[in-house]
Amino acid sequence: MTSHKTGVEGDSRIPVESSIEFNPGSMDRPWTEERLREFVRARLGDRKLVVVSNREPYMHVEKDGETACIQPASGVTVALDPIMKACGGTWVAHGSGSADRASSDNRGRLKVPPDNPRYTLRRVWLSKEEEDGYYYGFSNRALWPLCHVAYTRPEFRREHWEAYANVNGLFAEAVLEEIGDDPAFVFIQDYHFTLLPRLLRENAPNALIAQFWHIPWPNPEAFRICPWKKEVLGGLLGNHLLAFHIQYHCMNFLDTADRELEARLDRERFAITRWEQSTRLLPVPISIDFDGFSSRAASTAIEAEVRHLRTRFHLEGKRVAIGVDRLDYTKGIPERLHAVDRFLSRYPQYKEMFVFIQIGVPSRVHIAEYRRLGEEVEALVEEINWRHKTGPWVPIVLLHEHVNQDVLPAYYRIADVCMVTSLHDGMNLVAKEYVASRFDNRGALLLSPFTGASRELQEAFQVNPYAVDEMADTLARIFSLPFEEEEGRMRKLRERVLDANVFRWAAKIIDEAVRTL
Ligand code: GDG
Repeated sequence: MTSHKTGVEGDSRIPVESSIEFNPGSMDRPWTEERLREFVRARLGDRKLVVVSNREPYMHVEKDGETACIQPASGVTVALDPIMKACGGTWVAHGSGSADRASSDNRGRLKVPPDNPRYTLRRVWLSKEEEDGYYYGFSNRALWPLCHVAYTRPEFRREHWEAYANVNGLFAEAVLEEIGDDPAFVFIQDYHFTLLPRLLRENAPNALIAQFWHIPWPNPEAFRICPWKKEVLGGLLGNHLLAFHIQYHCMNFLDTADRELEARLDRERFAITRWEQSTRLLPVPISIDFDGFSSRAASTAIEAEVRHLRTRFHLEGKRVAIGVDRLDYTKGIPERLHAVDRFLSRYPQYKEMFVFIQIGVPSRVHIAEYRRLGEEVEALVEEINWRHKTGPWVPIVLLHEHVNQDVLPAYYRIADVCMVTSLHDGMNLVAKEYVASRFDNRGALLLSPFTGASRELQEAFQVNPYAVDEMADTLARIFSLPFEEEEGRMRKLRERVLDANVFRWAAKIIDEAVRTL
């Protein structure tokens, strides 16, 4: 469908199609849920939309004899839920909640969100052994450390690989059952499913297949140690479109394929052809529902929560820093704590005048590295608090818990600075959520240059997380920032995230996927 753009915003003579034109600059008007819905209808026509991810967007758990529905903390589900709410379709994911079976029909299906159903969730059931090998094993002990340069050694075990391959097959069966022979757009998420695209390409000739890789792709030197590198690459090349956050990851993928496979590379078009099948690579930074976040942050409920948190943590008259993360060794949490320690030693005038709140959601606790990190963080907090405490005041509050998504914006709002100190990160949504929550144009973002987000968020204070002294000095600089500079930087950051929101991200991927046909 072609459009006839007049370029006049709000002009009633513009034919309907023009509103669904994808304008990469997107400066014409913002992408919204509504605009994405129209765009998807026009671009995908009668293709079924199917999203596949490991983590489910809604999980049912048994709590005190009752069933509760929670939204797990994960960048992937946070980003995709608004899109599925806008477009409808089916989301296929691992049903991992203790009350999931009881809350779905006999094929693992249910409508979500439970209080206002907008799309179908299809749960895939895995045995403990399958979950162990596929998720805790190959995905998170091999691929996760392999792709992040955070100096944690990957572990490659044959039994993990076999479970991983088997589970990719189970997901392929579930997707094939959902789409039958119908035309479909299957949008796969992340490193848990490197073999799935090839399985679908071979068994679902009417499916258009795209995948988003949410973590970094390393350089060929790092990737070459993977014993199943050819299988992983071959599986991913089953996609029509393979998207990464930034160009650098695309280049790394091209170089890796060049090194490891017999394939034809087109560096101009960012495409790889093998066995007469082409895969396009695309850099497209993920984002958040900016308006959703911003307006929730400005709500009266959050206003009340802000007051509550200020009282609970005794924040009146103090400068406040925050960190919000899954407890993961890629997020640079010990480095951040060392920076707080150094800051208080170098700038003792902030004693009793400063609080750092770290939300550290336990994550992947069945893996020893993660348990060790949890212990390290707790010990560090104890040590630093002991060193600096005076009277009832301690500088660091560690919340070892999952904070409800409804109140998360209140935590962002109480913070003068949000510390994002990842050692390596595909994007980092916390950085964007903080910016979106500061509708008052206050606050500052301290951001690691090793995040994908650092490419876009130029007005953040970018500091190498390995340089602890610099981080400490940057905190002091932020706390003495002139009001105009603080406001100017935040205003600009908000413009950037407002413009490149998650609806634009999804539209860009769908647009480019359809163009590969
Ligand atoms: C991967 C990539 C990429 C955290 N604590 C709580 C909570 N969270 C939410 C945050 C945010 C999400 O979890 C974390 O997002 P990130 O982007 O930091 O990271 P990963 O989970 O590592 O995700 C990453 C992302 O995929 C998307 O492509 O950006 O680079 O590693 O949304 O708010 N949410 C709630 N309670 C918490 O306590 N509700």
